[in-house]
Amino acid sequence: MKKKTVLAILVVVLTYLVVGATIFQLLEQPFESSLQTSILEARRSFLDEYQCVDSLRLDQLMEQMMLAIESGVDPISNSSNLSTNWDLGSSFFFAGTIITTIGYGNISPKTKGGKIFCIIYALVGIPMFGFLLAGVGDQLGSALGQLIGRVEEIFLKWEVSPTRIRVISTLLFILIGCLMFVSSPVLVFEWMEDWTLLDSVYFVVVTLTTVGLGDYVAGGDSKRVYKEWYKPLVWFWILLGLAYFAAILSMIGDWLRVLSRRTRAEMGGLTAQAANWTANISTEIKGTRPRLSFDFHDKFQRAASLRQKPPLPPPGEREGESGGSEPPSPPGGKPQARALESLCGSRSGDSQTPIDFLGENLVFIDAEDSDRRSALSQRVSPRPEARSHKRRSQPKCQREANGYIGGLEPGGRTRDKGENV
Ligand code: Q6F
Repeated sequence: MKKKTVLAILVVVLTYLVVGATIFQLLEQPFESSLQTSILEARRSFLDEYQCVDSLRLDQLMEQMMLAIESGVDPISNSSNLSTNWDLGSSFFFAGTIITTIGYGNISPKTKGGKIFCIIYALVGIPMFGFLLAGVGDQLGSALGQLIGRVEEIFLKWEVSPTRIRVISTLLFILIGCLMFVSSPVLVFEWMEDWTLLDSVYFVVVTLTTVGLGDYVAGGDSKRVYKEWYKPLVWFWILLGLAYFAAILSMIGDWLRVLSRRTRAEMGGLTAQAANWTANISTEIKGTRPRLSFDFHDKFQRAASLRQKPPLPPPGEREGESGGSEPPSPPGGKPQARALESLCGSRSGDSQTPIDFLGENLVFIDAEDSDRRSALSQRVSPRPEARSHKRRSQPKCQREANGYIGGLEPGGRTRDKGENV
C-alpha cells in the first residue's frame, strides 16, 4: 500500500475518532457531572446526619471501597455470603473472555503469576479459538445456506431475476441471523437479567463485536441465582453469534468497499485506495476471523449465485427439478454464459431498478473481491482448504465458469459440508 493511501486512511479514521469523541462527550459528560454533584451531596448529608463521623475517616473508608470495587470485590456483601470471583465457573468464564478476545474485564488477574499465565494463555488460546470459530462459521454457513436455498428455489420457480434473488437471500441472511443471534438472545437477557431492551441489545452487540466493555455481563450478577442451563446457553450463543457477527461485519466492509469503488469511478483519487485497503486489511491483518466470516457469508452467497438460472431457461431443465435442495443439472454453454454475465457484471438491456443495482453490487462483491480475498486468505490462513482451490488459479471469469461446471452446484453447500470436519 502506498504511503499516500495510509495517510488518507489515517485522516479518515482520525476524523471518525474526533467525531465519535465529540458525540460521546456531548452525551456522557452532563450525566457524569450530575452523578458527581449527587455523590458530593450524599456525602455532605451523611456527615450532617452523623456529626460524630470524621470526614477524613469517611474518605478513607470510601477509598478502600473503591479499591475493592476496582479489584472486583463487592464491598457490600457481608461476611456470611462472601463470594469469590474465581470459582471454577467464573474462571471458566474468564478464560472464555480471553480466548474469544471479548475481554469484559469485570474480572482480571491481579497476581503476577496470573498476569504471566494470562499472556501465554491468550497467545495460544486466541488462534485456537479462531480455528473453532472457523469450523462453526462453516457449519453455520452451510445450515443457513440450505435454509435460504429452499426459499431461493421458490423464487426461481417464480422466475425472479438472479440479482433480485441475491438481494433477497442477503436480506434473509440478515433477517434470520438477527432473529437467531440478536432478537431471541435479547429477549432471554431481558428476562433472565432484568435488563431493559436497550441494555440487552447493547450487551449483545458489545459482546458479539468482541468490544466487550464489561459493564453488562450475562451471568455476572452475584446476587442472582441463575438457572443451570443459562450459562451453558450463553456459551453456545457466543460461539454461534461470534461467527455470525464476523460474517455481518465483513459484509458491511464489502458494502463500504463497493460504495467507495463507486465513488472512485465518479471522483477518482484516494477514495479508491481506501476501498482496496478494506479488502486487504480485513484478510491480511485480522487473520483467521475475517477469513472464516468470509467463508460463512460467501457460502450461501455463492449458493445463491449458482442457483441463478438464466432469465428464460429451457423449459425442460426447469421441469426436471424436483424438490428444494436438488442441484440443477450442469448448465450447458448458453446458460453458463448468461450466468457469467451476471457474475462478471456485463449485463445489458435491462433498465436498472434500485434492487437490481444492489443485487449487482452483491454479485460484484462475490465474483471479484471475494476471490481476491480468498486467495489472500489462503496465504494467511493456517488451515488448508480444498474448496476454492480450483477457482484461485484461474482468471476471474473462467473461475466462475468452473464453479458452475465443476463441483460448485448449489451443492457448493453440500460439497463444503462434506469437506469440512
Ligand atoms: C459467567 C458466565 C459470567 C460471570 C466472574 C461470556 C462465556 C456466560 C460470572 C459467558 C460466569 C460467572 C459470557 C460465558 C463468555 N457468563 N461471574 O459464564 O463474578 O462475573 S463473575 Cl457472558 Cl466469553
